[in-house]
Formats: sequence, structure tokens, C-alpha cells
Amino acid sequence: VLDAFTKVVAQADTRGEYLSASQLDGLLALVRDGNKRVDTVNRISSNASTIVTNAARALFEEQPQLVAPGGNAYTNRRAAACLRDLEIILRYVTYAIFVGDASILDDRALNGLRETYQALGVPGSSVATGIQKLKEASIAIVNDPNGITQGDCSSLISELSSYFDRAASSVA
Ligand code: PEB
Repeated sequence: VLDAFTKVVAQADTRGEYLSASQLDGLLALVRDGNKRVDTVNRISSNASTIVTNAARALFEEQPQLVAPGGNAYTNRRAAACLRDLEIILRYVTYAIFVGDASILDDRALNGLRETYQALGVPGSSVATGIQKLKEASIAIVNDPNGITQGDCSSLISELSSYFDRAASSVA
């Protein structure tokens, strides 16, 4: 597991070099926007069940065959497994946005996930759609202007989006 700092240090050490100005600039930006990052994690974590429920509802509305008899989320057991999977992905995305690095998401959640779904007979493309719904629901909550000092969160949101996209494309 890496974080944005450890990663840059490891890269410099591989080359036997000091940290470069551009590496320091990148990390400085990360420190400067640290409060926004923590607020993002906090908002997602404290609304996780709403985010997951809304995402699953949107997925099942768009792909009703999943919850129809014979579908991959038919029966409470499978529907629960589906919600749980979305919850796991969301949790790892919050870790990645917290540390500013995708490695924890890759190593602990995405590695081998496509093969797992293939073996289970769960359609990866539907999981990917579910993850896109998670992304939309999360961004709506993170960007909610109520109750927070407003600022420019565009680069943080695009970083957040990239972790969801990474998860979706790993199973699609
Ligand atoms: C991945 N998902 C399932 C299983 C595993 C995972 C390992 C099999 C074991 C079990 O059922 O618990 N587990 C999950 C994950 C990590 C992990 C992400 C990461 C660390 O450890 N069904 C649908 C939707 C989709 C879905 C498309 C979006 O129709 C998911 C939700 N996952 C789904 C279903 C099952 C499952 C298991 C339905 C049960 C499959 C079955 O038993 O038939």
C-alpha cells in the first residue's frame, strides 16, 4: 500500500535522486487541499449506505433483468451480495482518495475481481454500471453546497472520479 508521499519517495529512491521541484509541488498542492480531501472522505463515509442504496436502485431500474427471476441479483441473498460488493468498492475508493493513491484499491479490491465475477457468472459490465452509479451518487453528496465552506474542488472531484472509473474498467 502506497500513499502519494511514499510513492514519490519510492520513485526518487529508485533513481537515487532527491525529490524534484515538480514532485514537491504536487505534494504541496495535496497538503494545501488536505481539508477538502478529508471533507470528501467524511461526506462519503457518513452517507455510505444512502450512496450504495441509491446506486443499486438506479442500477436495478436501468437493468431490471438483474432482479427478475433468474437474474444475478434475484433472491435476497444475491441482492445483498450485490449491495455488499458496491459497499466494498466504495470503501476502498474512500481509502484511495484519502491517501491520494490508487494502490490500496488495486491491491486489495480490484486485483482478480474480474476473474471472480467471471467464475461467479455475475456480469462484469453490470457491476461496472453499478460503480458508475456509485460515482454519480458520491459526487452529488461531495459537491452538495449546503453546510460547507465553498471552494474549487474540481481537481479533487476528477481524482475521485478516476478511482471509480478505474474500478469500473477493471471489471467491465
Ligand atoms: C467480490 N462478490 C461475490 C463473491 C465475491 C465478490 C468474492 C463470492 C462470495 C460471496 O458471495 O460473498 N468480495 C467482493 C469484492 C471484494 C470481496 C468486491 C473485494 C475485496 O472480497 N450481482 C448483480 C450486480 C452485482 C452483483 C450486477 C453490483 O446482479 C454482485 C452488484 N456479487 C454479486 C452477486 C454475488 C456476488 C458475490 C449477486 C453472489 C453470486 C452468487 O452467489 O450467485
